Order: sequence, then C-alpha cells, then structure tokens
Amino acid sequence: MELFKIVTDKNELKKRCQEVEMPLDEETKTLLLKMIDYLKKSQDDEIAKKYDIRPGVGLAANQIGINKRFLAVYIIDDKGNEIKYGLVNPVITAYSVQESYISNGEGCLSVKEDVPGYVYRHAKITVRAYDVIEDKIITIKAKGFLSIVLQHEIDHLNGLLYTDRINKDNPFIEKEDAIAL
Ligand code: UDB
Ligand code: ZN
Repeated sequence: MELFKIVTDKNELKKRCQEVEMPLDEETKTLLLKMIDYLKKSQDDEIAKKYDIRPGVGLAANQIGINKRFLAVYIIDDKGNEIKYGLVNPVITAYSVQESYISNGEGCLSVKEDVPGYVYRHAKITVRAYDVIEDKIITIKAKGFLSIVLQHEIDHLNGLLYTDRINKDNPFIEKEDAIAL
C-alpha cells in the first residue's frame, strides 16, 4: 500500500486549490485510487497500528501536498455498504437550510491537537463531480455523516479547516433545529 505523508502545516492548508484540467490524466486517476485504498486500509485496526496512522474517512489532495481540487472518501455505512468516491472538481450545487453537526465534534488528519466544539454544516447537499470509480460525472445526494465528510473535504480544497467553523466565544453553542449526528 502507498503511505501518504499528511500535511499538517496550517499555512499550506490555507491555500485554495486549483481546478483540475479535464479529461483527467492517468496519473491523477491512479493517485485518487491510491488515496481511496489508503483510507480503506487505514480503517483496518492492524494496518493502522502497524503503520501508526489514524483511521481516515476522507482525504483532500492538499493534505498530501497537491494543491488541486480532488478528494477521496471511504465510508462503511450503517448497513455495512462500502461508500467510496474519488472526486475531481467537486461542486456543491444545492444544499439544505437545515444544518447538522457531529455531537462529538470533528477532527482532522491534518490537525494534531483536537479542537473542541460543534461544526455546523448543511444537513443535506448535492455534489456534482467527476468520479474515478464510475469514470464519469456524477451527482451525489448526501445526508448524515457522508454529507459532513464531503463538506469537510471540500472545505479543505477551499483552504478551510474545521477549526475555522467553530464558534470562538462559545464552541458548544446550541443551534435550534440543527440535527445532531
Ligand atoms: C477523519 N475520522 O478521517 F463517525 F467509522 C477522522 C479522523 C481525523 C478522526 C481520523 C473519522 O471521523 N472516523 C470515523 C468517524 C465515524 C465513524 C467511523 C470513522 N477525518 C478526515 C479528514 O480529516 N479529512 O480531511 C475527519 C472527519 C471529521 C468529520 C468529517 C471528516
Ligand atoms: Zn480534514
């Protein structure tokens, strides 16, 4: 498996990533597949222990030092189904006004210290992107944890960290009508 060195330098992560030229080159395709594979393997306890890596569910290109607009997601949903995407130039084309947040807060592979607080995001989003798994432009309608992961990763492409979205004065401020996950 390919081990990635995860960027933790905040200044590097603050830059907005550049659009990827289409059609997609083979190199980026291969890299995206490796990123998905890395996430999958990182969720295997033995592998995570052996290589001292954290079990990741999403990874943006700039977290491995490439300032381009692509990202990988690997999640096992509540039904045990594999949800995997390798997205290029993702765009949120629609979103709900209703928000949701993870009640345990978020973390980030690129942020060493845990920053406490709620990260409010759109509960539901629609994302349009080229996907390496399907090898075509797809439209994803996401809610729940997948919606949070996609927004977290797209934030990375825009130079934003989850810590930027936590209310500084009251990290655990309760928002009416937001869904706790
Ligand atoms: C993660 N993993 O990969 F609810 F099976 C986090 C880390 C930072 C803790 C490794 C994670 O949330 N795993 C998880 C959560 C569950 C159930 C489960 C596994 N990321 C990815 C990242 O930093 N990408 O840039 C942080 C997540 C916080 C919310 C969305 C992404
Ligand atoms: Zn992150």
